[in-house]
Amino acid sequence: MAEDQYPALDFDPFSDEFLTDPYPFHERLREAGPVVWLERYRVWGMARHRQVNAALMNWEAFSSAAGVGLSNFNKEKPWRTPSIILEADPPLHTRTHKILTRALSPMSLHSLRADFEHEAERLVEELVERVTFDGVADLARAYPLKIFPDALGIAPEGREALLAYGEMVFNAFGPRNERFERSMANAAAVTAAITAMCERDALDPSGIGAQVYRSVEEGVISYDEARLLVRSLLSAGLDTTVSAIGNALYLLARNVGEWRTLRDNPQLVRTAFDEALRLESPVQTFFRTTTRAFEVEGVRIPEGDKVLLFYGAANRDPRRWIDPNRFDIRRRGGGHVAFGTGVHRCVGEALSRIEGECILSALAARVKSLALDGKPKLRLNNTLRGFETMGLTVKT
Ligand code: OVM
Repeated sequence: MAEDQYPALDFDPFSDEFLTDPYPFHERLREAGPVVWLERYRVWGMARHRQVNAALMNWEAFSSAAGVGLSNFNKEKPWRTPSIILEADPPLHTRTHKILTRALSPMSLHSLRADFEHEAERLVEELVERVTFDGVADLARAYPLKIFPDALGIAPEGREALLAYGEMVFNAFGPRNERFERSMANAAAVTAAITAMCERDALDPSGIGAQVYRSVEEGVISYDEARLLVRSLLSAGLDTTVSAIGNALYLLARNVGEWRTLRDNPQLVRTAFDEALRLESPVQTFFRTTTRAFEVEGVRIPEGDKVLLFYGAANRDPRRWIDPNRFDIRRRGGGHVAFGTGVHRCVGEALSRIEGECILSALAARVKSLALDGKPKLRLNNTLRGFETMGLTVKT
């Protein structure tokens, strides 16, 4: 391609049509070239695994500090105080990342596993007795909504605000479309509830939230910063795992052979969950902003432009995976970008894996067959891919 020539596409990655079935659009994005111009939002897009991965690894050229949504914080006022981990670059990011990495380390999570297992087994037992249930409301949503706030040390009352807040946060990374506006209908009350939950005195001293505040005593961060880091946990940790578990249930119910393989080989829960994350990635997109002109395969992206990274498309790139659309729980899933990569790679990964693996293990131990009742309904969100309802029937 001659210099300053690049493919321009006019579709809207945040439209109902795109979000309902993104995969044909992803293919067109990948095939159009390593980098494309998205006319509608006047941003660049990358959908191939190599380029998405490279951009995520290069925080110096692909900054998060102007926000990882469409809105450019250098030009527009952010809808909320920016996150000091997600929407930050080193050196600020390095300091805050260390704190959450420690609070969520396999060491700190170790003591939670027994409770997580027990709750998964209890819930699955209850659903097995019911035979027919909603895989989203009764399992994919019910489970994280119980154990995650418990682990953080959040009071039992008012937890519904967590889901409403997550909905706002993840829609806010997209354009100010109808979907965003609808999720903001109750914004003042929801934000007030979340803000109250983040205060040190509202958190159980034995939880992960209180652990974040230990860094204040150690002089590493201020009280306000600790509050914002707890807000990050509440923002990022619930809707993502709800989607992940729902999407895994969907794929296992749709792929009878894979379900049988998992039942017969329960040690495959880790790769099964990982493969579900690859194939139906909860976080579909995040933006970066260039800090300097950057050339991608002969296309020059100017400084200060937004670049939309299609994680879900990268995770199905045939240049990277054999038979990319196939759900194969024995696949060595390593290398997908569902958790991101580079310095911003998900800090909650270990926690989310415990949640996913506990549910899949409990099901594999107890359920012989898992079937969808009719067509599950998606819950469209500007960033997250997941279901609203999913009728399931289980046999033991
Ligand atoms: C945060 C935040 C919010 C949403 C997602 C996320 C995937 C982080 O507030 O830091 O990471």
